[in-house]
Amino acid sequence: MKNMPCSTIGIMAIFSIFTLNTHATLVDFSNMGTFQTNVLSLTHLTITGSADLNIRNLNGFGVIGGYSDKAIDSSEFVTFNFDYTATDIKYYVMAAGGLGATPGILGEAFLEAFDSGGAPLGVLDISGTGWHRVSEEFGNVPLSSFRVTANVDNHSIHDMSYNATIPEPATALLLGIGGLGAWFLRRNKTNLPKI
Ligand SMILES: [Ca+2]
Repeated sequence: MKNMPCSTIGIMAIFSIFTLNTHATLVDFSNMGTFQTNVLSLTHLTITGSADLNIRNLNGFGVIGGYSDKAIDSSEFVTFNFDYTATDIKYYVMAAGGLGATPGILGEAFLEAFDSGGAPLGVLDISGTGWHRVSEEFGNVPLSSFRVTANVDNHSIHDMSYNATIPEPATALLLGIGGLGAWFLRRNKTNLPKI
């Protein structure tokens, strides 16, 4: 360590002071107002769709186009990307079924999930209103993202919850790092060649 450059020691210190914390988050899409957007940025989560998202006060959200601008339907999809990973993910469907030519036969939607490294964990048929427990369906491993693709019918998402995993600095150690920085500054000053 004696001959190691200060920058290397600094990087080691930065890695050592981060701890993984979870942030329990509830999102109610029905009280955000009414607007359309191609990207919805939430707490440690970004949502995009096959077309613009249609956020509707009191009703949740759908995707513009297909049978209805109010729903995820036809072959529309919505992708939920977490900044890091998340656990205990679930979302609530208030209205489902009945828009397409084959209502309910194969389920209203397909659910895909991706692990912390982005590897696909499989595809499930899902249908019906109520809570869809994404994490439980995929073995409760941390997920980096998941996608809901409509299978013709209406699959309207009203709200969701998740525990986002966030690397955060440990404050007690930060104070120690501050002290370490001051020590390096003093040390380098002392070692400067005298002119
Ligand atoms: Ca639609």
